[in-house]
Amino acid sequence: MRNHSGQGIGRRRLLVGMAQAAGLLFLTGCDNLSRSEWFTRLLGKTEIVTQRAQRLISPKKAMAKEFIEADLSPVFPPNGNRDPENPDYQRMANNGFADWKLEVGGVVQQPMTFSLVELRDLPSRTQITRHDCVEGWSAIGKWKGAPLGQILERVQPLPSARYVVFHCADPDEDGTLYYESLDFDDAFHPQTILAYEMNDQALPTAHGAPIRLRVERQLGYKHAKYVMRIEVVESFTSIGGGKGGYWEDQGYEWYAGI
Ligand SMILES: Nc1nc2c(c(=O)[nH]1)N[C@H]1C(S)=C(S)[C@@H](COP(=O)(O)O)O[C@H]1N2
Ligand SMILES: [Mo]
Repeated sequence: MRNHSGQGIGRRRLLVGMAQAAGLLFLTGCDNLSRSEWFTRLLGKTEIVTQRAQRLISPKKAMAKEFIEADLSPVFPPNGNRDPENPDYQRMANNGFADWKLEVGGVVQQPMTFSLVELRDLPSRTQITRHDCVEGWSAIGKWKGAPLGQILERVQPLPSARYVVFHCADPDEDGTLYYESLDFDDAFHPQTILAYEMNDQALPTAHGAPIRLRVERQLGYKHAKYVMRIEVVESFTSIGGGKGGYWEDQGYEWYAGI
């Protein structure tokens, strides 16, 4: 389905062909619709089609726009949890995260842990990008961190692995912990980093200390803060509410493309 070789035949034809291949053509009752009306409806039908269509429109490794220092927002508001109500987290934070360790495991050949010092010693990437929250605000910030791809390469996902799940420290009022997930396209994307600096400072508590995910082609809620553990999985149906993320379990789309 993710075939990018057909670009010469025109986007719509490619998309329609794709929908036909997915067996969706007869589900839509589209006889009286023009192709574009029909396709707009189809896009609304199922998220998986939206996701695939988006992947065709923006090729796999398309980069999110990057900005310059002069574009940095004077104020970058924190959102969601700003200080996890979690005794273990508070203890580690009070100790400057000296004994914090990121666990990376799951369906991998070589589970590993990384201290903050070890993460900082890995090759890093710095990027100035715009964060878009689903609530309707945006802000431009500068992020430095370790590309997630190289960490995954070290733990060696097994062939059955399909998603990467981020388990966070912050519970909601019911004690449910925040979590998120990505597929391997986004996990290995060059702009997907585990950020430990924001605007040239150690990542502030409100923005996810000690590390938070940046996944620049998707909306704010995908950018998990307070990441404690990374789990490579075949499926996320048995994690949390089964939809691949804290907000997804409450109805948000799993693929939050901008
Ligand atoms: N662990 C965790 N990650 C989270 C959230 C949260 O509440 N907890 N909120 C999400 C939402 S909706 C947004 S817009 C961004 C906000 O990032 P910021 O606080 O750096 O602005 O974090 C995302 N990641
Ligand atoms: Mo958000």
